[in-house]
Amino acid sequence: MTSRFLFVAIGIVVLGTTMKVPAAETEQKLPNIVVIYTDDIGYADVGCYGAAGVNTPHIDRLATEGLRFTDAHCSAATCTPSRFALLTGSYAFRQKGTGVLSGDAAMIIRPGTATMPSLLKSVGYTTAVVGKWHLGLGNGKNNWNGRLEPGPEAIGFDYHFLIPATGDRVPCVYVEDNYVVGADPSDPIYTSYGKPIGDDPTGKDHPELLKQRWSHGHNATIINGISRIGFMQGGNRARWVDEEMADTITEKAVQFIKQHRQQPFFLYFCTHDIHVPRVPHQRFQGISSMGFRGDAIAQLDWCVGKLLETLDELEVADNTLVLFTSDNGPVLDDGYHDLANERIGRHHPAGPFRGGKYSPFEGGTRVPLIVRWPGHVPTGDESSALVGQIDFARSLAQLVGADVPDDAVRDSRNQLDALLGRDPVGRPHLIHEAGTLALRQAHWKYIPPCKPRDGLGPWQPTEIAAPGALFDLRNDPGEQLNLAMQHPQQLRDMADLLARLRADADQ
Ligand code: NG6
Ligand code: CA
Repeated sequence: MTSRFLFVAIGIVVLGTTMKVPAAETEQKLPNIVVIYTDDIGYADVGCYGAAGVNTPHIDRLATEGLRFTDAHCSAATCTPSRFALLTGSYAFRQKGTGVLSGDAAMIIRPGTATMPSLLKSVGYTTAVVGKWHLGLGNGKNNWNGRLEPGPEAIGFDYHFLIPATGDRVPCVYVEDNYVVGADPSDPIYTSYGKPIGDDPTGKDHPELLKQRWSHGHNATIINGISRIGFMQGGNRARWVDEEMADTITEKAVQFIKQHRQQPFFLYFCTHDIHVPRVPHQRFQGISSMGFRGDAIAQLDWCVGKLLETLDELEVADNTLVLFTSDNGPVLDDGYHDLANERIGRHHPAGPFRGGKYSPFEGGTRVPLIVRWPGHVPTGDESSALVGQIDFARSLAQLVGADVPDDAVRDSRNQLDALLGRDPVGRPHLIHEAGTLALRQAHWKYIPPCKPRDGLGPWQPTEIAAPGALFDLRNDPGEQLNLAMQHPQQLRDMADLLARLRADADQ
């Protein structure tokens, strides 16, 4: 079935078939796959989705050469559960402890779990993750001075170069193939998310030492003039410089592509941009009209440009499927005074949608998704299919002919036709996780009674009262008009469906 699909629909040839094909065709390889996973990029934060105040020529180029989705979603409105769902094909709410993790958390994807990288690896891909991880490392009692295990290698990645958690959480060091880069036995690294440790000044006690002040949280150890969440001691030579982070991870990603140009490769490239602290390289500071948040978008675009340039130079762009998307919706003040609110101007990070990061409204999970694969995906086109990152794992497994074990990627569906622009409808329903669970079904949106985050921060308390909210996104993309009273049956049906999906019952 899988090989037939490959022959008929795509026309690439799987090695090992007995069919007679011309020599040139047998040399064709499975496509390389590059997932560019951005952090906190909202629906309209890039040019081809309507950004004002910053230019993103390279991301726009992807859209010109590929397919741009207008109803694509990450699985959650924060990072850790979205990344968990992307890699495992299982909704994160099914496993306890999959909320936003601290920097010293144990790895939450169990070693040996079938994941997007392990499925690709099973058919011969060389796999790498470069950039933000935020899925925990080791067993939770980490010795940052020794081997950190288990890590990404336990779930199918051949190579890793990581920002272990987030830019705003200690330890502020890179981890490459299970070891802290630049670790020095004479200056051992310790972290604490409880009691203060070490002699480094904190943002709480020494705000005068800060180059970017904290607004909420983020007042512990100062590293590179910025105070973080959590305390860190030692590792002075290993500490990253925020301004160099985009260059560092892009260089590692480029190296990986260059080294593996002859094999099919899978690169999961997770940018730090545009998460806080937003401290772009000096060459990007002031490039946008929106302060460091806009400048970080320009820096992100540069990273994308570097990867595309590398694929072009190596002449592998035509045989590379690129997916560009984000882990959750946008946020302005996420804990530092970086003028994100003050300089926003005419820019609407979530476009026409309500809410953003942390929110069950559409702005929380509706994110850019651009798919480019020359010759296989329409160019310069748009799709309004309802698609979710939850489906990437099974869809990509289908694309490459990987066998998916029975109990693996349980919430992931084969949506390859939608992702490649052949099916304009996509999923019948999709869950959003944002503290509460919300449900999309075609153009309907149901949010159960809850106290949701609304807006882009700072947030005001708000409440969705019983029996919950029902919106018709066809006429009301901004989720302003609650139709719970007009369509009680639709609301009840969706509440029931959500309960069944949550219980993983047939639907
Ligand atoms: C929050 C942090 C926020 C950000 C977020 C995780 C505070 C006050 N806020 O707890 O700054 O780090 O966690 O973001 O500490 S995410 O994109 O990785 O999910
Ligand atoms: Ca994020």
